[in-house]
Amino acid sequence: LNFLFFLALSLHFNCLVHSLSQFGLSLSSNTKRRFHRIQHGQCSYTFILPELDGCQGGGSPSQTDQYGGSRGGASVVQRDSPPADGEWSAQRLQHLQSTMENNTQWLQKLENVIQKKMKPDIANIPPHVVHNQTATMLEIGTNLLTHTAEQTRKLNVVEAKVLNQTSRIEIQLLENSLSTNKLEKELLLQTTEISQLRAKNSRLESKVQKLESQQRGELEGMKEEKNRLQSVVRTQMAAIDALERQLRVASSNNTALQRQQAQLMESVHTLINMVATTTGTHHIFAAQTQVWRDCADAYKSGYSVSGLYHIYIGNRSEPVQVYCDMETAGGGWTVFQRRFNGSVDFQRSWREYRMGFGDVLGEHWLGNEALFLLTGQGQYSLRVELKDWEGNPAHAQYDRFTLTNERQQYRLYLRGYSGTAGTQSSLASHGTSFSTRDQDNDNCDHCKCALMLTGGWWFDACGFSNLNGIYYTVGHNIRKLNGIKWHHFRGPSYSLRSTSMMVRPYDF
Ligand SMILES: *[C@@H]1O[C@H](CO)[C@@H](O)[C@H](O)[C@H]1NC(C)=O
Ligand SMILES: *[C@@H]1O[C@H](CO)[C@@H](O)[C@H](O)[C@H]1NC(C)=O
Ligand SMILES: *[C@@H]1O[C@H](CO)[C@@H](O)[C@H](O)[C@H]1NC(C)=O
Ligand SMILES: *[C@@H]1O[C@H](CO)[C@@H](O)[C@H](O)[C@H]1NC(C)=O
Ligand SMILES: *[C@@H]1O[C@H](CO)[C@@H](O)[C@H](O)[C@H]1NC(C)=O
Ligand SMILES: CC(=O)N[C@H]1CO[C@H](CO)[C@@H](O)[C@@H]1O
Repeated sequence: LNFLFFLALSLHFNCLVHSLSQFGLSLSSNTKRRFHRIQHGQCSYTFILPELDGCQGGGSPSQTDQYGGSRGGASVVQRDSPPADGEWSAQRLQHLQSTMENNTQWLQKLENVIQKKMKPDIANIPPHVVHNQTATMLEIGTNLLTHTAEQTRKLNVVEAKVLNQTSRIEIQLLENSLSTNKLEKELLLQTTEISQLRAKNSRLESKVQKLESQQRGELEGMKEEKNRLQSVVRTQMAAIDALERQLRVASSNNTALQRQQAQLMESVHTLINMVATTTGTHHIFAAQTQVWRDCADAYKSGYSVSGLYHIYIGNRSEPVQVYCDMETAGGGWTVFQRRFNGSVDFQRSWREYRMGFGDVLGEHWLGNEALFLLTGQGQYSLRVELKDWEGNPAHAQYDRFTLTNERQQYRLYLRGYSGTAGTQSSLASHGTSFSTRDQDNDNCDHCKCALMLTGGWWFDACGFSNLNGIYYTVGHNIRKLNGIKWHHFRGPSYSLRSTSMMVRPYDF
């Protein structure tokens, strides 16, 4: 029975297929056929369905097995990740949808056909067979529905994937736009910065220009100032020239005056002498009976008080007044120079230094001629006594003192220096001539030491000493090159307070 039923069913279904082709649902020759077999009790139902190209993507591996068909190529949708191309996905989706629609249509058509076919058969077939057939049909329908649901679910999955992809793309787009925005913002920021920098730059430029103009102005001002100063200097130079001219005139006038003064002094001296001889004024030692050649003679005669003495030099009949120092270093010294308060002017001529000047009891110069005659009487020693403004005494002593005559410019020779006024002599010892402002014998080619350093002295271009310089009082005595100088005692520019120069026989 079963076998028969199976045959019947097969027949039915063969008729069904045949009918389908009659309804225009025949499958094309190149369309593959799919066998769908259902086992229901002892019967098996085989459905032959056309496999649609569009369905290829809809199946899962399990479904493929179920259909029992061989499939060529793996489905793109079956991949874990959806394809990157959104457009492609959309097309695919559309395709699937149309396939689904086709399937549904198919089903509906199938149902209609079955219903139509069944109705006339139902009368011939026993009711249980119809029931059973109906059940089977239902089961088939359920199965188909399940497939449809499965496909729909897969479609949903694909859709979700596509949506996810789309959203991802959207997110990316958003991100892109965000980064674009960021870039734009940065660009804007940089643009503003650049503009700020430009503004700064222009401000700086203007500043620099201002500074430049200022400096130009200052430079011009300085130039004007320089011109003004130059003109001032020019006028001052002119003034200095004028002053120099005046000074020259004045100095010539001065020398004239000095000459007059010297003449006057001489006449005064002669007057004093005349008065002294005519009035018969006598000195305290006028009563002396012995004839002394020098102070040493007087000392040896028992006179040991310093003061004024008359001595007879070189067999002369007329006595010479001298100051005798009877105390210093054993006494017996004939003084030929003394200074202690600046009361006597030592700016004198050759003639005056030859004859002597000053007050024998005060400041004076005995005279070169008298000194020459005196020291020509034998071998003499020289002693120089010095005192500075701080009260320090010092002395220089020379064993031998020799002076030549006037023709040889009263040349000085010294030997045997000792003393406290320096470790070496400040007075040249090798034959230095005497110079005054009007007789230049100073060994200096282009200078006049007597004019520069003042007084008369044994200048040696110009040497380390000049005890006949200008007398400077205390407080004015330093940094004076033309003062009373003894270099090796107080340096080159210190003017001393007091001096005396004296001679005594070497064998005293
Ligand atoms: C759906 O069916 C029509 C005819 O009924 C056919 O032309 C079309 O190609 C089918 N679509 C797919 C995706 O199979
Ligand atoms: C989208 O895909 C990513 C990675 O492929 C996954 O982590 C995420 O859960 C998915 N989102 C949805 C809504 O499916
Ligand atoms: C001295 O100066 C006066 C004017 O003070 C002048 O007349 C005279 O010529 C001058 N004498 C000499 C020598 O330069
Ligand atoms: C001084 O006179 C005496 C005798 O009157 C004589 O012997 C002596 O040589 C003279 N001395 C000089 C330096 O002239
Ligand atoms: C210098 O000394 C002399 C002699 O002691 C004296 O006559 C004279 O007045 C003094 N001169 C001065 C300026 O002190
Ligand atoms: C194959 C099958 O289920 N056949 C059943 C069809 O219906 C009759 C009666 O209703 C049953 O007896 C059969 O078993």
